[in-house]
Amino acid sequence: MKPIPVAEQRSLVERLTRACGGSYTPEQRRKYFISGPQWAAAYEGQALFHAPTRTPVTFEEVIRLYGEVGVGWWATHDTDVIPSDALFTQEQDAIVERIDKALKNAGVQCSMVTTETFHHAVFAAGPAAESAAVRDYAGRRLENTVGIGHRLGASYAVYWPGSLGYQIQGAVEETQTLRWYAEGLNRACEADIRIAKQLGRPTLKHCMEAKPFEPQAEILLPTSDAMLAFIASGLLTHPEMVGLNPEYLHELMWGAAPRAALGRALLAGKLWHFDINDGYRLKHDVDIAVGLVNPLDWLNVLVLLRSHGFNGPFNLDYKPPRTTSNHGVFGVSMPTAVDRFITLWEMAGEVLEDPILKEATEALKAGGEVSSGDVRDIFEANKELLSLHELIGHRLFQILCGLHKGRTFVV
Ligand code: 3MF
Ligand code: MG
Ligand code: MG
Repeated sequence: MKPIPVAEQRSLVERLTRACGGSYTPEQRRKYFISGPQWAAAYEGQALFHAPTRTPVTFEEVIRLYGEVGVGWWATHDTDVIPSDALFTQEQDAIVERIDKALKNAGVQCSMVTTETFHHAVFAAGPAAESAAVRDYAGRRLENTVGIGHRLGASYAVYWPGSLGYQIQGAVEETQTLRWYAEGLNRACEADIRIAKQLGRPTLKHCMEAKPFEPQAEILLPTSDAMLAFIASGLLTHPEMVGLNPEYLHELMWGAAPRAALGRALLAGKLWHFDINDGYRLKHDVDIAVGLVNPLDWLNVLVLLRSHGFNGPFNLDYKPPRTTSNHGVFGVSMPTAVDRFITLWEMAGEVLEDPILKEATEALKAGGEVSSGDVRDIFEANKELLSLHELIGHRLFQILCGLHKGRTFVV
């Protein structure tokens, strides 16, 4: 092939994207409770070792394009849209008005707001730093975000503690820092109760999000399980208002089985919000789009969630790769991520209805006919049935690859 002139590259990408087929319409996509984060669409590709590869975009553009591709909900950090210096001022109010207008124009709803307590230099020692002034500022930011959330009609607030941890061992006393962190969440919940009452709205669902490694060397609440213990620790004045926003990759990163981590959150009644993406075990937070690395694991995750009635919000917290252009973010990255999610979600429905899987699961639960309480008898009575475990794995692979619908290969 000859080199492709720049002017012809977009149409080539668009033609091949269309040729992939299997895409859903914006109307179909809107039926799923999928939210598009401001920061994912506006991410310019920068990192410690990386210069940006994309140019800045406005929130108006992001919201409009989410609406066009059929992502019906939007989420943001306070400072994704309001410069730090404009927080708490009339400029903030004017920006929030503009957001409200952009959302209405696009037919998109604000689902979630979150406070950036990790990027600004003031949070160098974390959101629950030793300095009472830093903690008070963080508390005011959390309260302010709750107010913005109510103004925009959100139902969720998310808390990723970011720098809650340390680089230098011994500099931070863990129990004290966690007490201070709880005070921040308590301020957010108490402000929420006040504001919700004034506005006659329900309170928000406050969801904690764990990440095991970055940005500190050591993290105080590294996993969703640690957060469940924190919620139940007695430090929160309103533990009933606080649940979890697990992120698929954040659990995978530390080596968890994400599905098991989600199962524990479900059992605790705290699975309220879910960041969907993909990546690799024991690596940094690569935030690859859902289903591109672990589609079979993802299918299993969605089987679990569907069978427990969880149906969102599914928040597209991934980073379009640096190799994707500005045009590609909404031309390729976002719609294909949504479409893989929908495909896997519908496939999870097929898994739950599959007669082979149903019978295999029921047979395993029925177990073998045991003639005595003797250990050898019990083992022998179940021995042949247990081959079904591997057959279940095979059947899930078949469903993932469409073989259950007659797809075959000529050999
Ligand atoms: C960091 C994250 C965050 C959180 C966000 C929500 C930038 O790895 O996943 O996204 O999801 O701060 O509170
Ligand atoms: Mg992540
Ligand atoms: Mg996240």
